[in-house]
Amino acid sequence: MLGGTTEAGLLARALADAGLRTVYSYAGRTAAPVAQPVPVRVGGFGGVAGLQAYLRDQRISHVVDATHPFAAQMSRNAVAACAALGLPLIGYERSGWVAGPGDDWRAVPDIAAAVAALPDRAARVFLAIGRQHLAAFAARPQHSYLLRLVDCPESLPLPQAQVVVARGPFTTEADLALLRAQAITHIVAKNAGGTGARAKLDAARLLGLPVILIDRPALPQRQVAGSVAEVMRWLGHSADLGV
Ligand code: 3Y8
Ligand code: NAP
Repeated sequence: MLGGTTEAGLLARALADAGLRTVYSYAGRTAAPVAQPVPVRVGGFGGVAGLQAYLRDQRISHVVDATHPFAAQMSRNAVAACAALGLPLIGYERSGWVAGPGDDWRAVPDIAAAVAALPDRAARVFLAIGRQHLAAFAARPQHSYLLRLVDCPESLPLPQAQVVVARGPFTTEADLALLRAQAITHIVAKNAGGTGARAKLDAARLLGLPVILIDRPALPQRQVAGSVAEVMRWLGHSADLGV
């Protein structure tokens, strides 16, 4: 299984309880990823060819892609590698967030559009999009940025930035306190869906703050499941697993 999300952790627990032989794959983006109740491997595979070689050499019979909705390259590689090998693949994905009463969300297609959506006048922006895409915001140096990162960065591409090192899942009350303490005026976030990252959106609604919400990248066509039970049923249908 391709992991790195809260849902992947839930699935790993179910697979361990069912006694199914599993390996949980992390990209190695963070210094110390959360431990899992099944064997773990860390690091890229080396593109589609590397993934194909891994799946073949490890005699993997089924692939579950439980990566984050923004991990589009990994998902594309999994579709290509499994198609080439004729291996069964399922995507375990969570639905995106939908604005409710009181939400002041501005949907944008990508990171560049999120930068463009910021006001000209200096603002205090909570950039809750992690570390990999911060450089794009250097085009708007007039804002003060609050960054929440999993690991402490060596350097930052933004002149006015303050870092909070924290690994989710986050709570509404903690995010409310953070937004208030930092007098945040705008939030930038990815439409990750799920529960681990949604606290800041609920806190934003309570404070009446605007959220610039980045849409998910498009993924290739594949079978998908929306729950652990659905993935386990999908696995259970294969006779060779004998579950
Ligand atoms: C390495 C594994 C668990 C999984 C926890 C979920 C919830 C907390 C919310 C905010 C948003 C953000 C970021 C975020 C969340 C969960 C989940 C989720 C967002 C870990 C993890 C890995 C990563 C990689 C990391 C990215 C970054 C993104 C921070 C582990 C903790 C912003 C995405 O420094 C870096 O390079 C970080 C990179 C990819 C996005 C980015 O582009 O920077 N996640 N996050 C995975 C690997 O190596 O394969 O370290 O334990 C997993 C989780 N992150 O089991 O509890 O499931 O969504 N992760 C976003 O959603 O916007 C934080 O601050 O409000
Ligand atoms: P990405 O851009 O889709 O993938 C880039 C490359 O990273 C992939 O081609 C692959 O390298 C490697 N990779 C990604 N996920 C991997 C995994 N689970 N196991 C092994 N290699 C992996 O990925 P990303 O957006 O950087 O996400 C990386 C990890 O962080 C994933 O586990 C994802 O679930 C987790 N995560 C991401 C976000 C986010 O906002 N992007 C949020 C929360 C968690 P090779 O081509 O060399 O195989």
